[in-house]
Amino acid sequence: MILIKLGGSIITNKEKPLSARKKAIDNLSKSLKKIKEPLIIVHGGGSYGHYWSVKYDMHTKEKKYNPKGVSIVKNSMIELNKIILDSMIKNRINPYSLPPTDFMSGNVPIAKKVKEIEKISKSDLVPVTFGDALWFGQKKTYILSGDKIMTHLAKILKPKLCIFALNEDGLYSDLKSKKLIFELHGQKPSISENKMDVTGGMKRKVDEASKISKMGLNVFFVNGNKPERIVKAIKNKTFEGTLFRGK
Ligand code: IP8
Repeated sequence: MILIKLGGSIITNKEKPLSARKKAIDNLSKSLKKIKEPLIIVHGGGSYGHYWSVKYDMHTKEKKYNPKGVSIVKNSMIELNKIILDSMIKNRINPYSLPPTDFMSGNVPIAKKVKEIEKISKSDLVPVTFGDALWFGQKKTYILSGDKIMTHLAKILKPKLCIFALNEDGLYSDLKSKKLIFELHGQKPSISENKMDVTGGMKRKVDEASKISKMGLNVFFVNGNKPERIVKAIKNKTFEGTLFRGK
């Protein structure tokens, strides 16, 4: 099974509130259709979930947030999810939408439910879940990042490969020259925090990718604008991006 995160910066235009990059989404769907292995898809919030989370001052910390904000964030994620599902259906992928409430209790994944997601992925359906505003308990909610969902699912399901589709070629050792890091063996590059993103942007991705690779699983950062690279990584094991080798 292959676990793929479609980053918010690839599926939406982060500069413009509530704008999906429909062409990029369609291109991703077309490439995903070529993959014959069971897939589980997670997507981010981009200019949908993050836009409203910032407006209502909602974060990953469990707190009593404005209920209207919770509703609006959730609603915007359903809207973005629908755009992705429509694109998948158009491209003859059979998506099976699962909000994280289906397999999360508070901030803990429900192992039995997560294992069921894998069964769904082996039945000609492609489970699709997403970062969301989530009930925690005692009137508290929190923003659960799709990146964090990747770690939860990877820990229980041990996928063959975890892929993060980004709006960049991978990780750069030097931002100016855009010198790409091809492979990491346990070392963790330092990334500065991105204040625009309530869940922590690239830093969060690198943190989660490091955690996953420490479980002995390979993690691949790839440019989602070049979705054929996703297919190549799965089919031919050629990694045009940054590979975190599982330790
Ligand atoms: O973009 C966060 O998911 P992420 C989703 O994967 C929301 O961090 C609701 C902001």
